[in-house]
Order: sequence, then C-alpha cells, then structure tokens
Amino acid sequence: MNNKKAFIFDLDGVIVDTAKYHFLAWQKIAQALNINFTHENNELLKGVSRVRSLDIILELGNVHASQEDKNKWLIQKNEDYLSYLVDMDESEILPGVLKTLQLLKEKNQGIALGSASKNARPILEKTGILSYFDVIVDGNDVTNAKPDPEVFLKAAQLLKIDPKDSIVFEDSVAGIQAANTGEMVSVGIGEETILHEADYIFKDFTEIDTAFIEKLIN
Ligand code: B16
Ligand code: MG
Repeated sequence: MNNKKAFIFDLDGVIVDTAKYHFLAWQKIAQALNINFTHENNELLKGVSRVRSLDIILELGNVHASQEDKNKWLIQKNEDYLSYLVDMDESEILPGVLKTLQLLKEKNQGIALGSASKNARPILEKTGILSYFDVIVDGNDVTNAKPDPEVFLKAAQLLKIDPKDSIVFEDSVAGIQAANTGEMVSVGIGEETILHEADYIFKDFTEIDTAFIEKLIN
C-alpha cells in the first residue's frame, strides 16, 4: 500500500464559507428579475458551476432569457461576488482547516484543491494558504461538473496518485457523489442528514484529529 495519499479539498464550504457571498451576489440578480431567492434556494447552488447556478435561479422564477442577457448577468454576478472578496484574509479560513493542512504537510502527503469555482486561486492567495497546495484543479480546468468525478480524478492524476489512494473533503452532495464515483474515499463536511452517502462525516475540521488522518494515510 502506498502511504503517500492524495488529500483533495473542495473550496467553498470546506476551506472557506464563500456561499454567503455567492448568495448576496445572486440575490441582487434575482431581485432585479423579481425572483424570490431564499437561503434555502441557495443550498441548490452549492458545488454547482456559475452557469448552472444562473439557470437554476431562472428556473425558480420561471424566467426565460436570451444568451446575451444570461452572459450579462453572469458577468454582473461575478463582479459583485469579487467585490465581497476584496477584504478576505486568513480569518475566513474555517476552523481546523489550517491545522489539518499543516499536519498533512508534515506527513509529506499530496495536497490538492478540487473546486468548481473559477475564483479559487485568488481566494487561496488572499487567505494565505496557496503554498500548501501541490496541485489546483478548479472550474477553469474541467469540462464536466460534479457529480462527474473529473475534477478529483484530474487532481489525483496531477499528484501521480491512484484514485483509490485519494481522499476527498466535500460539503456538497454532488461532490460526495463525484468522489464515490471516482472510487475515492469521501469525507463529508457538514450535516449527516444531507451527506449520508459519504464514507465518513464530520461537522467541521475541528472534529478531525491526527488519529483519523493517520488512519487514512495507513
Ligand atoms: P465561481 P466549490 C463552488 O465552489 C460553489 O460551491 C458554488 O456555489 C459556485 O457556484 C461555484 O463554486 C462556482 O464559483 O462563480 O467562483 O466560479 O464548492 O466547488 O469549491
Ligand atoms: Mg463546496
């Protein structure tokens, strides 16, 4: 058995909580279109690409739009979203994440990002953790969105580690399904009722201890 494993982290909902900023930016678009867009609706967008997110919102409001309008709203949404990230710093890293990254580095493990976001790099830079990642695969690098395992398979491949020796940390159902389809170990971060398809589930990284990481490595 290879004791160098690939530890692949999703970004939003795992490393940082950018869902709240995505929500604010999408809400502006929805309001302008007279679509009622709630926090509950926002759950549908987790782990989903920007383009698909807009389609979901338009479906909620039963709004049909031209590609030209859609492109305009996608640009507006992203500009607005980026404006919320301007002041982002290390204080936005979710509890326990840094400790886990440090432990994995000490243990010489492969560390990758596997995110649907096209803004992943600036977020890792702003929060000061870019250097922990050996490999970054994000929304700019894949053609198939989660639950397709492409993003995670690509990360493992770039780390030159077998998918079976890969562990994925994910907060979305689609992401857990992607990890499972890729025959990787799936670790759900969030609610058990939502992430029950995961091999392991934790509320957050403060619940993940050294013994668990060592178990995954060995
Ligand atoms: P962007 P993840 C995902 O990040 C978010 O969960 C999802 O809500 C968002 O629509 C998607 O990134 C695309 O983000 O607009 O920045 O390209 O959870 O896969 O890290
Ligand atoms: Mg996520």
